[in-house]
Amino acid sequence: MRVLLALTALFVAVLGKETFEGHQVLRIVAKDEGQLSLIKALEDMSEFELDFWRGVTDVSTPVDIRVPFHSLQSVKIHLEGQDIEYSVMIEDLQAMLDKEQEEMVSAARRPEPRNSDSFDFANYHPINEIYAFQDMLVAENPNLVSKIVIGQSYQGRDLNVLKFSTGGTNRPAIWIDTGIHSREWVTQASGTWFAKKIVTEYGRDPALTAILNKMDIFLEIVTNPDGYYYTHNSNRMWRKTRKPNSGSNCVGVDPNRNWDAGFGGPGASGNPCTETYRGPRAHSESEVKSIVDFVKSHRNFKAFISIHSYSQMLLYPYGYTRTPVKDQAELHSLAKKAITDLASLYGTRYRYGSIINTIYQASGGTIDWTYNQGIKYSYTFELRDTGRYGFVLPANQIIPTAKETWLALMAIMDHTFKNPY
Ligand code: BHK
Ligand code: ZN
Repeated sequence: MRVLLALTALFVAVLGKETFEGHQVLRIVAKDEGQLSLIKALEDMSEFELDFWRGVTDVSTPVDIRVPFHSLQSVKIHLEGQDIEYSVMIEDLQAMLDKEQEEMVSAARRPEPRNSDSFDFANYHPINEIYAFQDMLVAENPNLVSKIVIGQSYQGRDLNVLKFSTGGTNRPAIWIDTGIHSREWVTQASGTWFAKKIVTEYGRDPALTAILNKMDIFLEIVTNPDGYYYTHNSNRMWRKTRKPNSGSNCVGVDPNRNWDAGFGGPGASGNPCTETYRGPRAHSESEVKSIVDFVKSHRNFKAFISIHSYSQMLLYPYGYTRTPVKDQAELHSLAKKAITDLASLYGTRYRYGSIINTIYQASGGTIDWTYNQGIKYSYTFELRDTGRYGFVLPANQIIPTAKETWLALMAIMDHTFKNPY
């Protein structure tokens, strides 16, 4: 074991890739409010180095926590000592990551795609391949797709947005982003598939064609490129941006707590070492500020859809306050329609509602800001699954996930098109 640990340390030092040997993902369900508080208290026990994959909602909604090998025993004893029941969702995270990596490597042995048709949508891809795909799509469809660079990430990567437009100037528009949390890999993969779907269905699918004849669609696939690069090369479980924090050795800000909507309120952390660190000030992250500036200068977004994973939910504002949005009734019934359409394909079940009522209070979130900017149809998806694989969703679920999600996106886009405001 000691030799193994030494080798692991050497491996990390040379290649800089974090391993998750012996890490488990535990699922915890609170039996009552007392247990719920005890589970919440785990968030502040930094010595365990816990990673909440699925945060605390309420009694009877599971909480999923990645527990590093070094604290597994103590965490389990801690839980048992408080009579809190848990189950092991993932036995050995590294084993799952090894399989994921193996599939990616064998997929990458195939010849490089020469055009967007031969892009391998059924596998995960590093950032350079997604960026190359985007450029191919633009080159192949110059009258429909263009690429806009809305800014640079902290580390200087382009923040690319694909614009799907059949003409006009500053048409009413729909925004879709994926991958703002870098480890949620099925989202960037689905975003890539959506891009191809839009170009293949324009002129074929009457509903999409009608939308694109009057509106533009903007799609940012790799919304957190530094984080995404880091998940491929250093730490598969990275969620935040990669900007260093002054006065701390911990890196990164949660880009879904960094927006100017209840910023600094409950449901975000002021501690740079947590996964929900809000950042030093609203819009401190270039990945966020670039979208803010783009949305403000465009002034004509009618829908804004920000895509995360996992837990199968469709959410609308607010997250920072219990005050219901003015359009709650309409957003609720449209969400119901969207998830019903989604389920029609494979029976995948989604929950839906406002963020605060459906997951938990969260301040500084993306769609709270966009809604307050006047973008009525502001939604967040949490794609597959419900925790069997979590962020490490097997690649053979990418296309099914993208296909079912597309039906929900179409429901929202179609409603937006038919209900001008
Ligand atoms: C979604 C929208 C707004 C606020 C919070 C959420 C839940 C999301 C988060 O930021 O805590 C959960 C997550 O990353 C997994 O995708
Ligand atoms: Zn997320």
